[in-house]
Amino acid sequence: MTNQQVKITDVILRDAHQSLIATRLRTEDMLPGCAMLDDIGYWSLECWGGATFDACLRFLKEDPWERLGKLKAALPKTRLQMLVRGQNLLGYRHYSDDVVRAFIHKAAENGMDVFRIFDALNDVRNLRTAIEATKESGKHAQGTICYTTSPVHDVHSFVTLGKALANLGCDSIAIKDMAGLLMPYAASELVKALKDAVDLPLHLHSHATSGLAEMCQMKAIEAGCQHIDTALSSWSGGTSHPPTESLVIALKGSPYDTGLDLDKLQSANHYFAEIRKKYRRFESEFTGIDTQVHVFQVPGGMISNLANQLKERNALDRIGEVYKEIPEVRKDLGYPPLVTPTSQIVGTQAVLNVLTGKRYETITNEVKRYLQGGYGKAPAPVSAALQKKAIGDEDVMDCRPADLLKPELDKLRQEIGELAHNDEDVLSYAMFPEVGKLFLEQRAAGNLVPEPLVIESRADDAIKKAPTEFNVALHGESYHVKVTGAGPKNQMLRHFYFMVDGVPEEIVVETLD
Ligand code: 3PY
Ligand code: ZN
Repeated sequence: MTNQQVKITDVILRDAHQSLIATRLRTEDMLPGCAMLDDIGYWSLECWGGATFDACLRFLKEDPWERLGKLKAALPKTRLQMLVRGQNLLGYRHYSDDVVRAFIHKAAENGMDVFRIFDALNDVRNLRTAIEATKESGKHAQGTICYTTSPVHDVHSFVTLGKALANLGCDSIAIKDMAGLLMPYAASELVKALKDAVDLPLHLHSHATSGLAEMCQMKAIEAGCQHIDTALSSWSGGTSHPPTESLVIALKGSPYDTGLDLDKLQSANHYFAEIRKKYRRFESEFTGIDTQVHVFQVPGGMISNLANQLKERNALDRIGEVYKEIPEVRKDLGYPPLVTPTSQIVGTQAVLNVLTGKRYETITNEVKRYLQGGYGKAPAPVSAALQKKAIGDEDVMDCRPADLLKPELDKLRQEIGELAHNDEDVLSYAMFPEVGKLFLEQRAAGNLVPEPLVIESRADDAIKKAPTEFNVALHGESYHVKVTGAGPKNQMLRHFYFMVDGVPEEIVVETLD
């Protein structure tokens, strides 16, 4: 082992499936792979936080706290890591400090080791409570720089932020390139500047959306970044992350050698490659490499979301106009990095601006709140004309938004009453009042039914008329085939799902009529 050894955080259990299959990976499919993951020797496994909490309650009907407990038990040798949206925790609004503290303390108590904490505006005031609570719990607080490009974002501004994170007591700093905007030489310059300014380990989190992430990783490593996020190869690439195995191979025999065993990685990858097939229903066509990121700065994760919003309004053909509008809205809002929740705030407004044909004819409540300072301080001044139009002469808050929030945990506890068995349940309700409450009600009624993995449409003619289970002989081999479902009709590409000798398979049929 050299002192330049690179350490890996694998994001297979969180960001990889968040980026590829809308966060649908179920705990039951994670657990059988955990012993293999635990044996690899990762620095950490990112496995909780981000959108997983919401997806567990809303779609999978799993208790996210139970998931954490099970993962802790199944991964006893590896640090568990989560993504925290600063004062927004795992939701979309700012919570009061007592909720933030309680949430972080409970996550720590339930086994979380490393808290990667970011704020969408890089406003450190929104990170302070979560960082303090992490330190109170004796855990690793990782402060985050949300990387973006704009006239006001440069190496100097990121170094200033890095220093502020160090002053808040962070144990390490993550450069979070959620949109794949980082370029190799910029990565090298940024890492060098941060290393010169701050005496903390640096972690690089890159999405492979623009095709540059592997190059950025290499240049960052050469510049002294020793912690890299990757995803096992079967869940890597495009809007996900660069592949773990490839980086391990690339660094082999060099001073940066990770020391990780390729055979172990291959075995774990094999398991997760098979599992991915079950989730084909959630694969989107917008998860590949998309170099438009560098033209319109629209992160990959946002593209599928926009496409859905436009599809619902029968306006998918206008996506090009929306791409052009997004940087304009972002400029009007003072160049926020595009990440949860600013990506939704900017994206939804841009869609409205295009579809109504008149910019800001309709202004969303979130944009109004943003212009009131309700999410924190924008990186650059916002458009004064837009601010006036959106909020008139209302005061703009210049304090930390959570300073205006009274403690709310007791109130939440009372509101949810006996549906909550413990404070973890209260916190699930706090994060998502409607979805969390519905989950707790369904649990009380013994009625937690996850959304199906395949869209069953047995009434469908194609399936109704034909047998759904049969043997076929092909090239001298016999296969047992069971038709398990079909995707929606009336689409150009229609998905059919099968089990072939017990293995999930899918065919996509192109409709010609
Ligand atoms: C999240 O907030 O869920 C993210 O993954 C941001 O990149
Ligand atoms: Zn990410």
